[in-house]
Amino acid sequence: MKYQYTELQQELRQMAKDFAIKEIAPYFKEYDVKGEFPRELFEKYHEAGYTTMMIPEEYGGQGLGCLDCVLINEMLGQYGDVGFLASAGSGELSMMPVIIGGTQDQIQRYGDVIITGGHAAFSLTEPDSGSDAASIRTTAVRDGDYYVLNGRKCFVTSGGIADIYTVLATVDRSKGTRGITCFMIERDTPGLSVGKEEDKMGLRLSNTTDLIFDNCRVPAANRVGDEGMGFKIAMKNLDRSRPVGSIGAVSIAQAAIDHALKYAKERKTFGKPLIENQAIAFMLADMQIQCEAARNLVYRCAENIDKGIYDSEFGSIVKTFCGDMVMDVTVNAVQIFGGYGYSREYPVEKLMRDAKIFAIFEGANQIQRIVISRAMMKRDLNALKD
Ligand code: COS
Repeated sequence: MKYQYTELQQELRQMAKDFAIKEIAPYFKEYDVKGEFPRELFEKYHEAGYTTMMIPEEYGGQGLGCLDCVLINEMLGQYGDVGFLASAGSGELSMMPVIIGGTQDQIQRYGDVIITGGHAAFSLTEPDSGSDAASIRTTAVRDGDYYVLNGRKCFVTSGGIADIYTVLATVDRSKGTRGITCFMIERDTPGLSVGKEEDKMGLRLSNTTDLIFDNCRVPAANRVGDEGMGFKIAMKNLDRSRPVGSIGAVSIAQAAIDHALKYAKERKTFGKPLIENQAIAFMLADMQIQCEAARNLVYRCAENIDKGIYDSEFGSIVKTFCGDMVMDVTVNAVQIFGGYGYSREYPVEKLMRDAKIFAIFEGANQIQRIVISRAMMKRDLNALKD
């Protein structure tokens, strides 16, 4: 049976859909071409309350559960733009590591930035270290009441617009993941500067930049958790954010299916609508099967998180399935549109460009398969008979 939404969930989804159609949809073509984050739209988005959904009420947020956030984001992405959401939602996602590992004071300070309409960015990846997080080179050296950071980060979502950053650096490279330490760093900290902005294939409404740390002096009071705890904080954060990250893939896929279905019903070939060709009808059916399966995986993962169940293996399964699914679905949507699918005049080429990143960011799908297969290796198979 398909997921049965409660009345409140339906209401939240309808509001998000209306907002996306009225406020986000009119912008995305222009900003996709420009490759720019639409700041004026963000103000409306913030006023509508979409930047503080996950922040606990005691810090001024709305304290919504993971599933509610997923259901809302699904509509905002499907009828709006997932690239815009990546940057617009970066604030509360970047705050999560501080909620996981920080002090009350740090959470409050970070929350104040987001609640007043500021931006935040999470920064782990470096030019020579993406999936292999243990090899990061940005160093943090203790100097009295400060840490001095040196290094370069890349692919930082909202890097160019953030007012505050969550940054992972190593206090001891020889310790691998056990040297990685988390800091919260204000934008105006001397020694921190924004590097080049990426000109990306997709998610072009999101802002993505390098960050440069040149003897950047960060107060020791901004260290989140103990020295060496940064990797665990980052991994726990991923365990909690997988559904919110993955629902974007479902939004893009469903949008592509809806456009392809409409086109297949309207476009006539050999005297009949495209959809009356079984080859096309079955393609659409397969696309919907994949998308519906992904949607249910994401919902289940979100429900687990709301119950306090954080399962890395399942999170990686969800992330991988969604990332692979959205590429298959959008490629097939372009195929159904034929030559028009390859044209910028029609919506599916943008959706296909937006789709690719889901198998790359937040840990490439190959890395997720390491996490899944490692968990499988640990399974007790004693009950099996030879
Ligand atoms: N929650 C809490 N702790 C976790 C964790 C999780 N989900 N995953 C790993 N850890 C802990 C491990 O328990 C281990 O702790 P100890 O040092 O106390 O033993 C530590 O973190 C290191 O983990 P692990 O031994 O798995 O490290 P590896 O270097 O072998 O990890 C992979 C290899 C690639 C699997 C790991 O680096 C990983 O999961 N990378 C994901 C990369 C990623 O998603 N990047 C995108 C980041 S968002 S931009």
